[in-house]
Amino acid sequence: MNRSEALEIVKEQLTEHRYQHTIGVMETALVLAKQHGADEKKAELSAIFHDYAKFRPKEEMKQIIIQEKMPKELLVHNTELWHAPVGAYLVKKEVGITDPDILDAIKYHTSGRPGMTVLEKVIYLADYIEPGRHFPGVDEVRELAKEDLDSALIKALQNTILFIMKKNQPVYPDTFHTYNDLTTNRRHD
Ligand code: DGI
Ligand code: FE
Ligand code: FE
Repeated sequence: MNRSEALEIVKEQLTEHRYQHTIGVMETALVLAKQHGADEKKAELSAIFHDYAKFRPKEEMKQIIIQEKMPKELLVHNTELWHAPVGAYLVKKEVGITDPDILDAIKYHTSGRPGMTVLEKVIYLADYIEPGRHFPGVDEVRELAKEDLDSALIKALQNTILFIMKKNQPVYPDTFHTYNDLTTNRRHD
């Protein structure tokens, strides 16, 4: 599937604002993929479809999580987490993308997971630092991402965890596990 076919499909699923975010993620993911040695074609398609399920009704997403035996843990956490695994499922089912690397990059783009691939890191970070993002700490992560994906990811996860905790919300275990995985591995470098 080429870029314009993919963009045409995803545009139908998104608001104009979210579509512009998707273009930003695509462009950023291509730069990061080139810099850090991820497959550029896979990075492009993963970025284009990463928020495919963002606007699905919550009830539809909940049913998919239950039917497809996704982690039950998802149901007790912020519903914002759901569009990532549900997106991977729907992109396979409705769009016909079967590449497991692309589907995993979509599936883990919100929480991360321990042992993330370079492609998964590229998509997570591109989502966080694309030019349309303006929040405290984003410039620091933009700078780190030019040098080292893991340092950038650790900072992004720290910011996310602190942000969630300041709102007194529960932190999804995979978000913590990703942070712990990256910080623990570093000690053995
Ligand atoms: O879909 P996007 O807005 O582009 O970005 P995203 O997929 O990273 O989703 C961000 C949202 O997910 C944001 O509202 C914070 C929320 N989130 C991410 N990780 C966690 C989380 N919410 C909770 N409660 N726990 C998490 O670990
Ligand atoms: Fe998202
Ligand atoms: Fe996004």
